[in-house]
Parts: sequence; structure tokens; C-alpha cells
Amino acid sequence: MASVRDVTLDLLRERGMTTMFGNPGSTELPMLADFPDDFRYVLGLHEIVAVGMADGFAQASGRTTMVNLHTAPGVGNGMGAIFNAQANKTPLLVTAGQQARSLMTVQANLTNRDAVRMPHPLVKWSYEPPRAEDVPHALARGAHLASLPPRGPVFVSIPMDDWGVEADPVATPHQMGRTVSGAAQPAPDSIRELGERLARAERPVLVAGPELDSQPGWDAAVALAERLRMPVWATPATGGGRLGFPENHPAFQGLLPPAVGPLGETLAGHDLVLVAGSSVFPYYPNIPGPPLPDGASLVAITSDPDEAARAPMGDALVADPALTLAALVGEVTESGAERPPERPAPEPPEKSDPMSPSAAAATLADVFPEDGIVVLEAPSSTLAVRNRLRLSRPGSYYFGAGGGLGFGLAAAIGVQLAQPERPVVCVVGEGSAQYAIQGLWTAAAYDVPVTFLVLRNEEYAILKWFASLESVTGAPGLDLPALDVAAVAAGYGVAARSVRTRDELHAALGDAIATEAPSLVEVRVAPGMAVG
Ligand SMILES: Cc1ncc(C[n+]2csc(CCOP(=O)(O)OP(=O)(O)O)c2C)c(N)n1
Repeated sequence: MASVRDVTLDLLRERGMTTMFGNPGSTELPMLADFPDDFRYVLGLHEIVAVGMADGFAQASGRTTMVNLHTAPGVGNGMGAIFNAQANKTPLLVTAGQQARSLMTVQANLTNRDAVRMPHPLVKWSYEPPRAEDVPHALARGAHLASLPPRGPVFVSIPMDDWGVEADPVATPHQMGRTVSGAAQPAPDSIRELGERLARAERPVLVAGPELDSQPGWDAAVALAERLRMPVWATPATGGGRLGFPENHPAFQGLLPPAVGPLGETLAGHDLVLVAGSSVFPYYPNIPGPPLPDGASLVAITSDPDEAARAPMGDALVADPALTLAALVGEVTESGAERPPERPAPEPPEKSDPMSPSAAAATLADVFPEDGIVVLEAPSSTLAVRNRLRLSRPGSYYFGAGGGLGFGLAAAIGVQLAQPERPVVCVVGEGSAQYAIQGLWTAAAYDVPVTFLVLRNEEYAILKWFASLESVTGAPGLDLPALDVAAVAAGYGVAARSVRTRDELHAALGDAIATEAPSLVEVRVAPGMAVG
């Protein structure tokens, strides 16, 4: 007889979901018993790490990924990371063990009283199957749902005594081998109308968002931008968890600022704003102003109906942005307009001791390999890193679009596991690193060769910047004296160095990227916000 567990493993196998992340407890052990050789379990020492690693792995592999947590407290600990996965549109199958069915009503220890409600606002679907026999179907349903646009996490709670129950012999064969796919092509009329609108525009501009981060997405965006001579902006860093356009392309202008007024001002002179694969817009902070230049109109293409509906202005087309841009290329004729001016190369950073974050970013750019991937969570240095690394391949950049710290360090490990051939550098503030610091143990224990570049400025610099923006004085808790991340890394088994000068940083980063083991380079940087 095949058990619920046997059938579940087969369903996961046939979907290629054989890498599982988690942190186990007694309620999960029946699922993990006699763990099959063709599966890989990656242990995170805290749930924010397990979910964050799964997030990075799912994004970088393109596959829905399972992460298994320990009943209510495990889900509770992981919620910040589930929030991030939702913002990143990451297809995660989040599962948690539950007390045995016969003990749930008496609320025995570890019963999750309302398992379905707990992660509810953060997931596309939250479920506890009514019968043990429904577990495989519920997991398959969750995995399909997670992978359909807009992608995102789902949650299934599984009572611990379900795994050994005999699977339903009638229903099971029908559940195996199903494919469920979806990428919406816009209606031909919509494409024609949008093509005509673009042709009528005198100065159109393209804003590229994370949903375009694939070779077909980049190819379509580049072809359309070149054909219409459009300058291209990246959607603001706050929501641009991935890259929608090559940053070394002459049409690329940089990142839009995230606040309403400055964003609108940056688009001055354009009469049509075409947004592809982004919300309109991931605004922050609240600096009011006209959201669009006078007389300009906007069209957004997104596969997310909610993103389309909640946009504060403009029209929206709900369809796959890459397919839509590719269809538009065939619809418009080559523009005779002048090519947009190229953005200037950043100025060499000024010398100082400690070095500025811009100098650290410039040093990283000097050694950054052509096929490198950067995972970024260094809030006050975000713009410096984005403006100095001109990434030229899809799938080269990951950033927690939700803004919940703890994504970066954990996700970098998942990205590296999914992309073992490409060097991964995690640029992280010493404050941000603490939210997922236990991930260093996983990197060491599983030999995941991420280079962690820790920017140590001894404060929560971005919060000091926000304080001045919000006219807040005297706020406590914004300094981080004597936080020695290199020493902590050594405790987790990761080789670590502290450096001070650009030459030392250059050498240390070069070595770290070249080694096949995880390593951490901590560099002292000047406090304060870096803008480029
Ligand atoms: C889970 C979570 N808690 C708190 C915050 C608020 N927060 C945003 S940035 C930041 C400071 C990050 O410090 P660090 O990584 O050292 O970067 P710096 O600002 O110095 O560049 C904090 C605490 C958050 N975004 N997420």
C-alpha cells in the first residue's frame, strides 16, 4: 500500500521539488523519517533563515520550493520572511506540522489552534486538509497555485499522524502527472491599441520592473526600447527585487526615486510612461508631489490583477509583461527620434578613512565577475551598489522587495544553492545581517560558497537619514557600537576577515569570490546615506 507520505514524495519528485528547506520539530519528524536519497533537506537554524533561503532558491531556480516549519511557533518565527516572499512574488509551498488529529480538539501541546488563519494575509492560499487522504492533493494544489501569476507563497498545515495513512487508491493516480501553467497573452485588440498609443507618443519612456527578469523579458524590453528610442528607468529600489533591463545598455538611465513627488519629477518631459512588470509604484517615503508630469499618461503591464487595480493612475493591462512587450515590438515601426543620452559613469569616490559606502561599492565593482550575482541588503548603500555594479545578465540581482530585514543573508544561500556555477556576493549591512545571522551556519555546514560583504558603519544609518527627513530628533536605538560580525561568523564556522583600506578590500573580495567555501569580508565604512 502507498501511504500519504509515499504519494506526497512522488508528487514533489515529479515537480522537481526535491530540495526542501526547514527547521524541524517533533510534529514534522514523521514526514522526514527515512528521508529519501534523491531529496535534499537544508536546515536553517531559525525559521526566517529557512524561509529566506527557500525564497532565494525558488527565485533563482524558477521552481516552486517547499519549506517546512514547526507548527505555530515555527510559522510565527517565519512570518517576516513569508511577508517578504509575498512582496517578491516568490512561489513557496510553506508547510507546517500540526498536532495529531485526535489531540487537536483537546488542544494538546503544540496544537496550532487556528493554523489556517495564522499566515493568512501573507499567502495566496492557506489550508488544513479535512482528511489525511487529502494531504497530497492539498500540497499539489498549493504548489500549482504558488507557481501561477502572480506567484507567491501558499500555506498547508499537516497533522503529524497523516503521513502513515493509506493514500486514496482511486484519486491518487489522477493527481499524478498534472501540469498547470499560465502566462496570459494580451488580446490582439489590446496590443494594437497600445501599439498605436506608443506610436502617437512623442517622448515615451519605459519603466522596467522585476517581473521582466528573464532572458525573454530583457530581449523584449531591449527590442522595444531600441525600436521606439525610449529611455529606460528601473522601477524604484523599494520594489525592484529583480532587474527588468540590462544596466549596461545605453538606453538605461538608472533607478527611479521611490517617493511620489521626486518620481514624477524624474519623468518630466515624457508624454507616455509605459510600466512593465512593476507596481505603480512601490512608493516610499512620503514626499508628496504630482505623480506624473503635466500632460503625461501611463500604461502599466502586469500579470498581477491586484497591482493593476490598485494603481493610483493610468491604464493597466493584465498580461505577461514579457509576452506583451514582445508582441508590441511587432506592432510598432522604428522611430526616427534621437537615441536617449547615455547616463554618465559614476564619479570616482572621494578618498576618506573609513571609506565611503560608494568606495566600497566601487571596489566591489572592480572585482565583480561577469557572471556574478549580487544579493543586496545594505539599506543606506543600496543606491551606491546599484549605480556602480552595472549588471548585464538576467538573474543577477536579488533584493527583498518587502523591506523586511533578514532576506538578504538567507536568500543569498538559497540563490547560491540554485546557481552553483555563478559566484554569489551578498552585500549586507552589519545591522541587517543580524536578522538572519544563523544562516552563516548553513553556509558553512553545507559548504555554500557565498561571499558575504558586510558594510560596517556602526549604526542604523538609513534610520538616521529617515529621522532627519521626518524631523525626528533624539530617537534612541540607532547606534550599533562594537558589533563584530567577523567574530560572530567565525563562531558559525565561516572564514572571516576585517579590512579597512580599498587595497585590502580589493584583495579580500578577490580571494573570497575565488574560493569554493563561504567567506565573509567585513569592511568599516563611513556612516551616512550614500547616493551613488
Ligand atoms: C524586520 C525588520 N525590522 C526592522 C526594520 C527597520 N530597519 C530598516 S533599515 C534598518 C537598519 C539596517 O541597518 P544596517 O543593515 O546596518 O544598514 P544601514 O542602515 O546602516 O545602511 C532597520 C532596523 C526592517 N526593515 N525590518
